Amino acid sequence: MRRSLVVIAVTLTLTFPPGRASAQQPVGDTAYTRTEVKIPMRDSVRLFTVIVAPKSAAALLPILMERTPYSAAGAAGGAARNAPVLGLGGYILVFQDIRGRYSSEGTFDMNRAPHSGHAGTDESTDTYDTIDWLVKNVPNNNGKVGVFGISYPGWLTAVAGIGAHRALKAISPQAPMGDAWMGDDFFHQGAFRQSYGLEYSWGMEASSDGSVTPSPARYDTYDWYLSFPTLGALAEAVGAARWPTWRRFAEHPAYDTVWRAHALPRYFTHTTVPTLLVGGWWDQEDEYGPLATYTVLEHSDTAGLDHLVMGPWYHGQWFADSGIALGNLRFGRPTGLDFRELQSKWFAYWLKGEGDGRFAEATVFDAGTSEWRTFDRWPPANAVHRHLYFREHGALSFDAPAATTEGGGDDQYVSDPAHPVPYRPRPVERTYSRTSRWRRWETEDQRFVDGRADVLTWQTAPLADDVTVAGDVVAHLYASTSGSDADWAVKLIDVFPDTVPDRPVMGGYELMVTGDILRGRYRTSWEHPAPIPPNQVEPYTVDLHQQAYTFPKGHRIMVQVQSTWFPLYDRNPQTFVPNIFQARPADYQARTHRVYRTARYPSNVEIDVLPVTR
Ligand code: PG9
Repeated sequence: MRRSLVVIAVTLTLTFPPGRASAQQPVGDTAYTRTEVKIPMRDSVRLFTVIVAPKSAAALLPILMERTPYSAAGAAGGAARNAPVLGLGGYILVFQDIRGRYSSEGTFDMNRAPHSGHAGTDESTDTYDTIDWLVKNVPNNNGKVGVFGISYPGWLTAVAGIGAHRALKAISPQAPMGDAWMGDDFFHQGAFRQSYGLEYSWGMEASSDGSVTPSPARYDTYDWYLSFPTLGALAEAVGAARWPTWRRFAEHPAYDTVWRAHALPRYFTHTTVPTLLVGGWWDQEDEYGPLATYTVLEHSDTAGLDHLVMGPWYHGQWFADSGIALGNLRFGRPTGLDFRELQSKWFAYWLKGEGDGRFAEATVFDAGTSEWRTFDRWPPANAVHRHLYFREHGALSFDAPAATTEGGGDDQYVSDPAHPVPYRPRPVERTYSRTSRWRRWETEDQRFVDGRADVLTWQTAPLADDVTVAGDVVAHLYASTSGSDADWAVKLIDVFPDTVPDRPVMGGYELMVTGDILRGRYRTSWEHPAPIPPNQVEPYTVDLHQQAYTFPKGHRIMVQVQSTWFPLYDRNPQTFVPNIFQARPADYQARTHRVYRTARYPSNVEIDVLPVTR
């Protein structure tokens, strides 16, 4: 991929967070015309649509569409100016407000489940009806349509591929929310994403035009969330019970039919049109979605129409900036521009017939070596499973514990809901505020929690050779609690050498390569939570998703385990109650947690590793 030094700020699609988009902006380029229409759907509901078309074109042009809950007018505002910079010039660009948002009619339903709308409509049928209208009514179109978008628009892009119109020739779902309970915006493996879930649904549903800005009453929202003794008290203080999405959280805390009905990888299972899935390794909102969706589609993709791109990015960074850095990380090349070049070729091939159509099956960025890697299968066929075992005296090793274990058989800590571990260095600014460090939190130096008695750490000696992870990462814990419920957050960390001469700030840096959390009550069933028997060792599987990352020679690999990640995740009361949204103050108790590291209970993190080639 060609290297370019251009750094741009792009507004073509990134109008989230909700409430930021302006009502109507000029196209900004006299070479384009802007037309606003209301397109009727099959149930007569009309959707507001903006068409931005080049004024003169030598040939008929394809249509590239984004559907959005964040204001089509706002997204169209910078379109003509930005499309050429994104490699998306030479298309008729279309932006549409989905039902119930901004200037469209109908009612909004967060991630509407298939066929659950008025008269059996859903976002797939709305996309179909829109495409049908566009190819018949927009002058000078060549009859080929592509759909793309990031995040909510990414999910809308994926569902465009269900029952697709025959004019739809290519889609690129980027950071699509795949499963809001299992691993994306609202819950992770059952743990509720309190600050994100509350602030997002507040912004989306306290007003339909995004005019209400969520406003936790303290700059450091860690203090603000902690001031509420329970989730119920928090909801009552802000009137959250009025917001349909909050009610979905509170009334469906487990993975029941409601969440399953909204889970993209459960109903988008077959490729109907060429699909380019895109995601970020440090996407703080929707990393799970692109990976889980790709995995499911691949099962039946005999024609080789699905492709995956994973870069070293925060949520949407590949469109928002050059992608040369994220927080303290430097990637040595403009990875966002690299991606846009690939995307440009993808759409040009499928919609204009340009190029040879040869795309790598998977294109993933390895931030440990600062290079793109391509694979003809993902995870790679030659990756082998290895286990990093927790050992005595804080050691981490590829060698399993022996039958007799020195230093006792476990490490323990007291997890106290009254003093939860911050998920990022304080102050924890409001998620989408101007000064917020939300986007970079997953790359923060984890030394900010070193020394806390409620964070356990194991690490290897400096590595004698590179260790390249490519594929799945899964933690297998054997643990007990003195209570009857507990959360288990596991982080896989790259510890840089003490001194990094060319970048002193990285000396000893503890980079979370990947990490996630499991709510213990769901250890045997996502749908039917069960109390944890106190003081009994139980196995827990914590999915840490996937990565492509080389731990370089001389670095150490570290694993940390903790039971709070606040206020992003709500506090587990650590006393089993049927529904944590209804827990009482007295249910929140400090408990002793033990993580075992014996031959019988060999807690470990399993990684897919590539053979060393040099
Ligand atoms: N992460 C946001 C979102 C996607 C889908 C549903 C709810 C929230 C977004 O950035 O659009």
